[in-house]
Amino acid sequence: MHFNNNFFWGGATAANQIEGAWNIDGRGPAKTDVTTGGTFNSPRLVTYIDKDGNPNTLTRLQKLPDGGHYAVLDNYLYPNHDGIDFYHRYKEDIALFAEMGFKMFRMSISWSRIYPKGIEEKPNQAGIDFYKNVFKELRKYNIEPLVTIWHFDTPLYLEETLGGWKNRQLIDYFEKFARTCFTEFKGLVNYWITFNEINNTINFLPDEMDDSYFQDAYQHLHNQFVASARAVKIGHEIDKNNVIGCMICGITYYPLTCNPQDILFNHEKWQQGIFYCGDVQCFGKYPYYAKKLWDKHNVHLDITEQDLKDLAEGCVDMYTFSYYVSQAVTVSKDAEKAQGNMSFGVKNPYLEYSKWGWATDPDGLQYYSELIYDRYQRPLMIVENGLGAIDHVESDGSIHDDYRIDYLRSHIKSMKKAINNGVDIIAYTTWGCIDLVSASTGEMRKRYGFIYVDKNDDGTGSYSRSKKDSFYWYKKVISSNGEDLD
Ligand code: BGP
Repeated sequence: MHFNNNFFWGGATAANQIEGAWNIDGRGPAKTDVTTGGTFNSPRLVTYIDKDGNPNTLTRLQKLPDGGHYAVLDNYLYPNHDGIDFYHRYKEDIALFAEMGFKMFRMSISWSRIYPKGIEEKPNQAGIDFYKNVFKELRKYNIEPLVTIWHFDTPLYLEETLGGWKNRQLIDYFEKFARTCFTEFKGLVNYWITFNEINNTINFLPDEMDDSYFQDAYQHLHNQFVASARAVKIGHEIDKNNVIGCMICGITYYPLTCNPQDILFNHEKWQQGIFYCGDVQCFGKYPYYAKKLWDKHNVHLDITEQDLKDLAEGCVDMYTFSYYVSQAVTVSKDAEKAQGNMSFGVKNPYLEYSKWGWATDPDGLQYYSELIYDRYQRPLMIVENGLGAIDHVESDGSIHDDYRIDYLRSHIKSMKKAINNGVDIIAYTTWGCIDLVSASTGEMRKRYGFIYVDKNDDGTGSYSRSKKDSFYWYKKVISSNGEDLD
C-alpha cells in the first residue's frame, strides 16, 4: 500500500501557543493571556481582580464572579505572552519546516490580532499583514497552509463583557471575523478548520458539575455550531475552492469489560463525546439522541428556526481530528482511575501511559479513523498527533528523542492500515512540530517538536531552535512518502 502522491505530510500549531507578541501591533488580549503556567499536579489558573479590587484566581472551569474583571497580575507567569516568539521568527521556522519537506502547515489565526476586542468595525491591518506574510512565506516553499479560525482564543473583551460563547451575540462577531479571514486570505489559503476540538466543551466537563455548567456548555456549543455553519457557507461563497472542516478531539473509547452495562455506557460516551459534534457539523442537524443528553442535565437550549436553517446549509467538507489517546470506561466504581487531564476514564491494563498520564494506543487511531469514515464518508485529516515528553539536550547539542519517533512511527503505521482498508485520509500533521507552550499545563518541558526551542518553564532561555533526531527521521518519512519509517 502506498500513500497518494499528494498526501499532506506536515505539522500543526496554534497561534496562542507559538506567536507570543501578545500585546504588540494592536493585538488585544485573549483568555490565554490571563492564564498562568501550571504543571501536571498544579493546574493553570485564570487571574482576575474581584469586585473589591483584590487580586484573585479561578480554575479554568470556574466562572468569573460578578463585578470581577480578568487581569494580568504581578508575580504570576503567563507563558502564552511570549509563546515561542513565532511572531518574530516565523521565517526561520518555516525554513526548517521546508527542510523537513512539509507539504502542509497547520496554524491558527488569533482573533484578537484581527479584531482586538472582537467588536470593532474595521480589522487591525497589522494583524492581517502578519498572517499574509506567513502564508506567503509558506507558499514560497510550496507548503499548503491549513488554517484554524478559532483555536481556544476568544478576545478577552467578549469573554468578560458578554460572558463568552454562551452568549449568542458571539455568533455574529465570529461571522464577521471569519468573513474577514476568507476575504483577506483568499488565494493564499484553501484549507480551513472552523473550531478546534469543539467537543472539549462538553467532553471534559466532569459529570458531577451542577446542571448550570451543562446548560452553559451546551448553549456555548450550539452557538459555535451555528457560527461554524455560517462560516462554512461564507467560505464557500467567497471561494468555491475552499475546503472547510470541523475539528474533533478524537478519543477512542473502549468498554473496560463485556458487561452489557459497560457496553451501553461506552456507547453513550461516543455519542456525547465524539458523535454529537461530528453529527451536527457533518449532517447539519441534531442527532436523535441529543434530547437524551440534554435531559440528563436539564438543559434547555435557545435554538431559533434560522439556526436550524444555518446548520443544514453549513455542513463541513471534511472531518479533521486530533488523536492522542484512548480511554477505557466502565460503570464499576472499583476500577483504577487513569491519571491525567485527557484520561477521565479508568486504567487500561493493555496500554502504557506517558508522564502526563496519556495512554499510548496506535491501534485506537485505526479504529477511530475507520469508525468515523464509516459514519461520515468524507475525507479525514489527522491534524494533531504526538507525544509530549521531556527532552534532554546532550553536551554537543544533540537530542535523541527515539521515544517520540517510536510513538509517531506506530501511529503512522496504524494510519496506513486504515488507508489500506479504504479510509480516505488526506493529511497527517503532527502536533507541535516545533516545541510550544502546552495547552493543558502551560509547560514548555512537555515537548512535542521535531525542532527544539530553548525556552524553559520559567520563561528563561535563548529561544534558539535546534534539530532533534526526530527532525531527520520525519524528513526521511516525508521524502519516501511514508515508505521508510525506520
Ligand atoms: C489539543 C489542543 C492543542 C494541544 C494538544 C496537546 O487538545 O488542540 O492545542 O496543545 O492538545 O495538548 P497539551 O498541550 O496539553 O499537551
